[in-house]
Amino acid sequence: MNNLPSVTDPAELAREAAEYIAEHTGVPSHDLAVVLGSGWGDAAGLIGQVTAVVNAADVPGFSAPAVVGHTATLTSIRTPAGKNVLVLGARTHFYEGKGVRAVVHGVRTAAASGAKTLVLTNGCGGLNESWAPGTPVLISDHINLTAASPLEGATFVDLTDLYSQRLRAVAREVDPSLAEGVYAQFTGPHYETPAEVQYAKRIGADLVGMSTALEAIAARAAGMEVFGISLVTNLAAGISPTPLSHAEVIEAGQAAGPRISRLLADILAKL
Ligand code: 8IG
Repeated sequence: MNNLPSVTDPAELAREAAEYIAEHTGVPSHDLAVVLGSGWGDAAGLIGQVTAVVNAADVPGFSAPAVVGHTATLTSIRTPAGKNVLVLGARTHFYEGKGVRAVVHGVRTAAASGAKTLVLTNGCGGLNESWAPGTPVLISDHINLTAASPLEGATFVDLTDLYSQRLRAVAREVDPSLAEGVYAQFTGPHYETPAEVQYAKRIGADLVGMSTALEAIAARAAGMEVFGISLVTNLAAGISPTPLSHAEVIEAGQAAGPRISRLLADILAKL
């Protein structure tokens, strides 16, 4: 058995992946899909009962994880309310150079698996000094600075209210203190220069990261309702008086883990 795709059309490849997932999870259709980003990895444990775990590398169109020894998985979880959630623990980033199709394949697969709602989580840099590392922030809109699109051809998709107002309101029922902001997707993998962070601020960004926007666009094109939530793991370059360190990012994520895991599980329970 290998996962070499027999097709090149992205929609067809997503259908193949969905078929594989249905077969190997025993769940014919999923209701929701969740992409777990930096800092959100432990959240899966609180969402519900794990029905099945599949190795992402075995699913058509998914590639082996970039980090050696790190097994990326797709997990099917049943919530207490009886919804089937497909948790994508494997995100392909734009900076991996595998192309935008690879970046959004998980999202397209989720849609082909039946998911009507997509929850995108990420770890990011914050531009608002009052957002300490470890602060979760609702994404209200995005600015795509990758100079790329997941859509090919004359696919003129409207992106108004991309990050569902309705779902943000649901999240605020769980935690009324949640702030919200505009997320700018840079290509990475380098962090921004302080000048780039100032540029992002002037064009209206509150959060800077390396994911999410391209996935959200693909999700909208596939007809899904999108919910996005960022974990500010660091103040963006130049906002903080101290230089960025990867250790700081990891540490803030770990410290915030239990709180954001609870938050995400509680939000999912209401979707
Ligand atoms: I975690 O400060 C994380 N991811 N672009 N900038 C960008 N991506 C990030 C950052 C950041 N922190």
